[in-house]
Amino acid sequence: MHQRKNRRLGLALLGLLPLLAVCATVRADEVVTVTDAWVRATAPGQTVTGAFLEISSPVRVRIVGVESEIAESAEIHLSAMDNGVMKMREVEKIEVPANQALRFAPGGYHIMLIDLKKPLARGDKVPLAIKLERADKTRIEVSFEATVRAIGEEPPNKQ
Ligand SMILES: [Cu+2]
Repeated sequence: MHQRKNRRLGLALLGLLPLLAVCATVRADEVVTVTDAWVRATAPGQTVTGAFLEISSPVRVRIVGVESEIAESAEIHLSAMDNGVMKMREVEKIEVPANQALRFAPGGYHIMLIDLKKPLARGDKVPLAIKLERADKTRIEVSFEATVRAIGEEPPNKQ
C-alpha cells in the first residue's frame, strides 16, 4: 500500500520537474488569484445560497475545501442536467490546471453556503476562503471577499 502510494507520488513529482525548473521561485499561495467573486442575495427566509467566482493559478492546485464565517457550513457543488432536471451534488475536490482559469458559475460549480447566519442583501460583502492542496500535498488557503448581487443582477454568462 505504502509502496504504491510512493510510486504514484514519484511519478507526479517527475511530471512536475520541467515546471519546477521554469518557476522554482513561484509559490502557489502568492499567485493563486480569485476574481469576479459574488454571492446571490437571499429571499426572506432563505438560509442557503450560492457563491461564484473565477480562480486561476500558475501551478496546478486542487481545491479541497471552502469556508465562510457567515454560514454554518460550506460545500463545493456541481450543478448538472439530469434527465431534463437541474440537480446538484457535492464535489470533494476540483483540479485547477496551471494557467487555465476555472469558473464557478450558475449551472456549474458553485460554493454552497448552508445555514446562513444572516440574510444577504445586495452590496453586502461576504468573506470566503478556499482551501487548496499543492502537488506536493502541502495546503494553502486563499481568503477573499465576495459582493452580494441581487437576483436578476447576475453577470452575463461569459461562455
Ligand atoms: Cu449547491
